Amino acid sequence: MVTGDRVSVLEGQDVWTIESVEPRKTELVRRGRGGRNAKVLVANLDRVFAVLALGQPPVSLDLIDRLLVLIEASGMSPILVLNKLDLDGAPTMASEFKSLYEGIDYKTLSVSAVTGDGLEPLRSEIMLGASVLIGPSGVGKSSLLNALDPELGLRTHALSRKSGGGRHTTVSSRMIRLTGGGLIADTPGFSDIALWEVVPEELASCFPEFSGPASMCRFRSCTHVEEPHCGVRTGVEEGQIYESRYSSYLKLREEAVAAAAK
Ligand SMILES: Nc1nc2c(ncn2[C@@H]2O[C@H](COP(=O)(O)OP(=O)(O)O)[C@@H](O)[C@H]2O)c(=O)[nH]1
Ligand SMILES: [Mg+2]
Ligand SMILES: [Zn+2]
Repeated sequence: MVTGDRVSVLEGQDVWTIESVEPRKTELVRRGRGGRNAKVLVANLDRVFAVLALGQPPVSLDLIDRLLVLIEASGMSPILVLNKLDLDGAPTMASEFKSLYEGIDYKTLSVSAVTGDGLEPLRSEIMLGASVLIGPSGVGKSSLLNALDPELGLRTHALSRKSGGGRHTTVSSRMIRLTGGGLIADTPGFSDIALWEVVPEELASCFPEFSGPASMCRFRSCTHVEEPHCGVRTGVEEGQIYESRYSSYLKLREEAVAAAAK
């Protein structure tokens, strides 16, 4: 059983007994090296937010794609949240990212936990069910939740000066009910995304916009790397697939193949 599981309980005098666990609607899975050691982190989530900061810690297309892929690998469609919109240069960056990612149908929200900018659209999404915020440490996940529901009082952590990265402050695993509505899973293990891996064979399916072009590949087992008559590579050449997405694919694929071989 994991956080988010729905169970039937038998009410006793002193102890309640779990009679059965309902089949899961969704599972958020973290896989280790080579796709092995899969671990279900949370069950029955409706939404997964991929949270990054528009600076501090620095963001890149590479990092965004990595995070989106890890979530897609569980069969869930992420919503991209770009926090720290108040920082210098952030609005320009935000609008560039937004046009790229909305171009491939990822809903993208730009927000600031500090100024409250953009929080309402985030709130309306969160109110709709059970969610989780995933992203590197220090991007402001706890700060955003506190801004949405000041009663939460989650601990936040100033960036450590040395690394520019954040530190873990979340310890136990639980579901939080927000005062305004919505459930949020608060689980350790959402920050160490460097430890998440994807199976090489499943990687292409984590890039939703590849699926149309991939149907044109000559070989059904095409890896879209160097095979002739590859629909994905044609898609890149013809501008239907962004080059940054394809290069993220190649990079992640190389890593996944190397990890699987170990
Ligand atoms: N400038 C700015 N700083 C923020 C914002 N949100 C969070 N922070 C800061 O970023 C640091 C990490 O925030 P925290 O919520 O602990 O990040 P988490 O590790 O993702 O939960 C803290 O010092 C926050 O004060 C924001 O919107 N703008
Ligand atoms: Mg936190
Ligand atoms: Zn191909």
